[in-house]
Amino acid sequence: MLMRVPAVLLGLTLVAPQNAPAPPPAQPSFTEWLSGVRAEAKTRGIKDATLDAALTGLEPLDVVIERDRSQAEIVQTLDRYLEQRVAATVVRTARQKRAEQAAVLKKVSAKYGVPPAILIAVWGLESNFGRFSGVRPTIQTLATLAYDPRRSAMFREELFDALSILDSGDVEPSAMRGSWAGALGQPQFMPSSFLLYAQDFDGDGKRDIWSSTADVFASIGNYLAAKGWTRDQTWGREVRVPETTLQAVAQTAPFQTEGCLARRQMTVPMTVTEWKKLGLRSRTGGPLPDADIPASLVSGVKRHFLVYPNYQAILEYNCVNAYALSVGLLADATGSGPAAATSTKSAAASKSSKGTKTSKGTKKKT
Ligand SMILES: [Ca+2]
Repeated sequence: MLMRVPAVLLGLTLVAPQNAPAPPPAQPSFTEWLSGVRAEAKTRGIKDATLDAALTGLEPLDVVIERDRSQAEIVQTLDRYLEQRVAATVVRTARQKRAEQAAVLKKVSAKYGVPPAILIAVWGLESNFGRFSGVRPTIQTLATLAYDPRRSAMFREELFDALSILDSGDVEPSAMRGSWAGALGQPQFMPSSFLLYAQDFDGDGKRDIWSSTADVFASIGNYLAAKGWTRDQTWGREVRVPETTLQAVAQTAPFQTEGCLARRQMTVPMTVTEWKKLGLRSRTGGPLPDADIPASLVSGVKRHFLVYPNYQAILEYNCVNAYALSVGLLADATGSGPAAATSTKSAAASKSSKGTKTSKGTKKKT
């Protein structure tokens, strides 16, 4: 439990060493705290009936805090992570799901400009293709995290947003489930993202990212489009960085200094043509095309990638290079969507994965 009993009540004397940090302010009981949340939710216009259904009898969920405090750090190398996330079995499932969902993917892709294979890849990585979208009751999870003082302000806002979602009738309280961190449904949207980006694509009046595949794909597509995904451009490509070019690369293209960690782990952008002049090659060792698309270099241990503006939209989904590269590579292996035409006319077709024969026609690659 999170209740703190002041030492004085226990008859103890605390001798604070000099410069000791001030003791944390007394924490109200969960019940007291929750009544404050309820009062504020009312002033934000959330209906009594919604608050009754969502908050009555609510108790904190200790496992959420335990899990939150023991988040494992990623110690895997980028290369190893990609190997696992884009394993042959995952690719097989992605292709199968893409075929099964072809009709709705085509419609969603036409509306939002995000290729079917990218939608499938994000879906696959977020929820194992809809098989797992989290079983934690969201209101209870968010209330627990908001009551915990560490990131209280952020989770309190998410809790109000989750109550707003219930208020809008998109989902019943018992069905509003997600991750231990409060991410909802198959796209794993935080409630604030749900309110901004979730879509009712099947037209039943509910934004159902828990069980409507159409709504799930449209919500992912809408999110990426809103974050700057540009139709008919791809995300990037794997490249070869010959050892003889490493010094020139380091001198010419320093790491970025702003943004989330993933952005500081990539170089400043240069055009593909400039990278070509520095000596970078395609994944298979061939020449890079001439293209003026801006590209940053992201490097693992042995694998290297040039990432384009659309990659930045994937990072907005989850700002981790291992994640965003997994999305791109899984999408490539799944098969391209609508012809990924780009600013280049040179069709230096270097397939980034063997056996991607699902695409029709000639694909121009950047
Ligand atoms: Ca719907």
